[in-house]
Amino acid sequence: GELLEEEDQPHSPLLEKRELKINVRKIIHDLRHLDWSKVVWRNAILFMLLHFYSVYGIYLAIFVAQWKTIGFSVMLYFMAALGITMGAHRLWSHRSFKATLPLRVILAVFQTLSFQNDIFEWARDHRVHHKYSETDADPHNARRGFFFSHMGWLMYRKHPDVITKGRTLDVSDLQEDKIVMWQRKHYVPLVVTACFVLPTVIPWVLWEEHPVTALMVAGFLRYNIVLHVTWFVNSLAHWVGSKPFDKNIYPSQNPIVAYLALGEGWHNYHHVFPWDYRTAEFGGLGAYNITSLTIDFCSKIGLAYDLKTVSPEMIEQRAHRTGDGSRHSVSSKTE
Ligand code: ST9
Ligand code: ZN
Ligand code: ZN
Repeated sequence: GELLEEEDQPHSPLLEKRELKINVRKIIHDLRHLDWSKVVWRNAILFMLLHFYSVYGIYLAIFVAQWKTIGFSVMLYFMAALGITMGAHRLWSHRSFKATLPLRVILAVFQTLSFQNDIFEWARDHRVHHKYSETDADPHNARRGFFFSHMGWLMYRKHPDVITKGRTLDVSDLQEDKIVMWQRKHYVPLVVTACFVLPTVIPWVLWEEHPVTALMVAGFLRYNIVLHVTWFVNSLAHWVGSKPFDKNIYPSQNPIVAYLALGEGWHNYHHVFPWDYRTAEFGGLGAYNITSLTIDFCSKIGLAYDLKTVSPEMIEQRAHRTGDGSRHSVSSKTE
């Protein structure tokens, strides 16, 4: 029965074009046809350095660093991650809930620690990504390959469509947000302090960690891990996973990404219902949704309010109409 159903489904033109398997010939073809004048070498070199330091950071973390430094780095991972998932993503890009001033200050500090561009730029790029997914106007268009959507786009001049289509978006809410604009204005000194200076100085002063160890582990290695996990949402979760809500789009349900990214891997759901503060059908620990639990907690103590969701009926209807059938099979098993 299942096989027949698979065959009955019409193949979408979107899905036929994708080539996930590693194809050496295609990689060589793409490299030969790359417009090298558009490569931003400064970024490519900085990313290369970051990866060298991270390898050294792994060595130091295993053999040299104090336990306190490891614990501190893990804590910074969660802070930076929440700055992205709860701050830049669910609050500022999608406005899926509202936050009081103190919460917005905390999230802006955490987002600065993550060093992923200022909030304004992050949210503007992300809104273009949602509106024009998988087209030239998508900053990390997954049709341009796994590497491009993962990190290649950060070393390459933007396609003109990103800028022209991006200019048609309404970003007035961001421009009116004093915290967002203040962070943008002072971004360079703020980001250097939050991402590298404090993570070096705090372990050095408080528990006499060697400053180089602190910088490599709590600075570079922790930064790099948060980066790759974030980038996996654009690469892996746009390639691998089921599509219970819309089988005609790239974004997919990817449990591994959800686990690493504090609940942000349920990307098929998220692209279909982007205003849902859970970015997933489920907000609990079972869905690894640490970010939703944190928003729920903030809402309980009055820091967050107006949390937006989608009704179960609407989810069910949409899954029935455009999904790949995987949601139904899961729910009928558990019923
Ligand atoms: C980083 C960001 O890593 C990662 C974002 C990932 C998003 C993931 C989303 C997934 C969902 C959430 C899940 C979270 C999970 C988290 C888990 C955590 C554990 N609209 O950019 P420029 C205009 S950053 C409208 O210089 P180039 C605009 O006027 C890493 N207009 O273009 C702009 O000027 P301004 C660290 C736009 O020259 C002007 O064009 N950072 C738009 O082509 C020029 O823009 C880096 O590596 C738009 N969308 O350069 C830096 N865009 O800004 C990387 C542009 O003044 N960036 N305009 O208004 C760069 O160096 C450059 O941007 C470039 C392109 C080289 C990539
Ligand atoms: Zn989003
Ligand atoms: Zn996406």
